[in-house]
Amino acid sequence: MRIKRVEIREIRLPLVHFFETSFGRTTMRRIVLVRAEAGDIEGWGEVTCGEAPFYNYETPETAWHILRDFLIPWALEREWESPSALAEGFRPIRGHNMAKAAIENACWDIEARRQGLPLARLVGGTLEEIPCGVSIGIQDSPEALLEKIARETAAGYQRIKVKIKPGWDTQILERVREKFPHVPLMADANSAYSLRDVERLKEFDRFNLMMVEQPLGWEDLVDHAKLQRELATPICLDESIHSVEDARKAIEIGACKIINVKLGRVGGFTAARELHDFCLAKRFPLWCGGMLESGVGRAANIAMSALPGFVLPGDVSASRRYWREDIVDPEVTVTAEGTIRVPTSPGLGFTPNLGRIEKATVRKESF
Ligand code: OSB
Ligand code: MG
Repeated sequence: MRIKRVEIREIRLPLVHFFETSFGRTTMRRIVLVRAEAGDIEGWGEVTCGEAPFYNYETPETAWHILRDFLIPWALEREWESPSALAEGFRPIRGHNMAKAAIENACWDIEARRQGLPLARLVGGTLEEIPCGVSIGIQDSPEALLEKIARETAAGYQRIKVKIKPGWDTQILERVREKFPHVPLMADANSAYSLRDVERLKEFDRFNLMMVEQPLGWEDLVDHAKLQRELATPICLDESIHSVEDARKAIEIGACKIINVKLGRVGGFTAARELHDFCLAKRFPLWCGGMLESGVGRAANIAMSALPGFVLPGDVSASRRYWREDIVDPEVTVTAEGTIRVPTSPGLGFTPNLGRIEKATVRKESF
């Protein structure tokens, strides 16, 4: 494929409800979108970084810089045999996986449209419906959290993830379990603890959690392995896993029992599939994480979630939970059974709405 034109833009999208993690509260998303053209086909990708470098070091500014000054000039330079060849071409650039993923995934969308295949099928997805969970941020009160959990379980979501941090952990999990003794439940700490908190973390074992996500350092594997030996609750890694190599090392030393895969964090579909294939061969459980994506990134997450190794409900949920109006048509909806039907039309299967995207755009550059 020869990419003849790339456009990047930043859009601003207000969340319908603030989202708070151990590292802070978000009310307004700043999202960098990539539109690439090859022949007469266009494809879309989303940079999934946060507004500030608190989840990882990428921000909309770093992504813009890396895309404009490195990734796009390289991508335009020559003919690529496949989106994976492009990903291979990006390898000399260290890190910046979310910027890389946006452009590589736009090329996957193009390739799928070119072949007339749903993206999920092109990447090897087999599921027709994917199981969905929700991630519920830290709230202003425990009552507000309980109310949200009641609403999401009533809507059919198959598991509830709550965000935790020191001071919003055991007391909260206690309240949740009191009211919802049987709901499939997990907790995500986003690196808010250290091994000094091991006694606190061991208390989580009494809440029958499916897993505790990323309790320790954002790049750590070794301390997670030490912690896992002390906990009955399975550890799931998110922030620490950037590649199949990280997954191999984490599994080898027992740093986790489950992995949350995010397309942006690992650098796109090529890397995500490598990680997936490695873990599937070991029957090591995966699920698809989320980064408060717009419909473009959400559509890519749905495609990835159709891979057979994604055996646990992901953080991929309905557009409505995030946006008054999503930027794709149709918006992403969830069935009463808490699933999303994988689209059967070519490419992402959701069409970016240019009118709405233009209205939300604050800057744009073409190459
Ligand atoms: O750790 O999974 C995370 C959102 C932003 C940054 C990190 C995380 C999250 C979520 C939200 O948990 C998942 C979603 O609903 O998109
Ligand atoms: Mg997480």
